[in-house]
Amino acid sequence: MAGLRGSVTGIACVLLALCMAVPTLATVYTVGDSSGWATGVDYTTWAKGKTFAVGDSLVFNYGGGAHTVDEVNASDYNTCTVGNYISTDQSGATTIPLKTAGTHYFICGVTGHCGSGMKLAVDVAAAAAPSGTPSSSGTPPATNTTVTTPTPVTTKPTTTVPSSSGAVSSVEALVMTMIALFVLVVS
Ligand SMILES: *[C@@H]1O[C@H](CO)[C@@H](O)[C@H](O)[C@H]1NC(C)=O
Ligand SMILES: *[C@@H]1O[C@H](CO)[C@@H](O)[C@H](O)[C@H]1NC(C)=O
Ligand SMILES: [Cu+2]
Repeated sequence: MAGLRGSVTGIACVLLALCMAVPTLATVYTVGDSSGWATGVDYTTWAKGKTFAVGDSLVFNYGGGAHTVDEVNASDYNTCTVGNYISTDQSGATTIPLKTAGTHYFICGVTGHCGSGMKLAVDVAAAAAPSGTPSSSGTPPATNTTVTTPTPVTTKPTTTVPSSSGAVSSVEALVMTMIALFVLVVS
């Protein structure tokens, strides 16, 4: 039984670490979600309400060779002009790290596909958190980094309803709930 308890505690610790890292983790966005990168999807609608920051990345999923992911400039995006891409990929799973702030434009380079909806523009903000800030969730940068043992706020398992105000906070709430459950099991 000690073994089980140990492993459960271990998992809880991993989850706790994960949870504390979440606020500073870059977000990976799957373009089009389950629809992927395809014709007939409205990527303006998909991007609406999402916030993109330097450090985040976009993942385009599609049949390899069936489409391309071309980063283009604003005018080529607006006119669906193919051939002048800044970068291109047709692997079927294209990850684009958003490295610079500003608007980034993507189209499919297959003739006609951009006109059929395969165009995405994302407004990328400067990096959300100042670099160098470790995974301290809210604690002010005190003096020199003496290893502060994280004291998790072990409130009673009042299941915090995910505020659904964003992907990150939902994930955080989920992980917190899981940790609460693990703590219950262990004790
Ligand atoms: C976009 O790229 C095309 C082709 O290289 C060029 O002719 C055009 O001037 C560029 N437009 C902008 C706004 O940079
Ligand atoms: C932190 O450490 C640096 C050198 O490691 C030292 O120069 C600085 O005075 C220290 N600051 C505090 C607040 O202890
Ligand atoms: Cu295409």
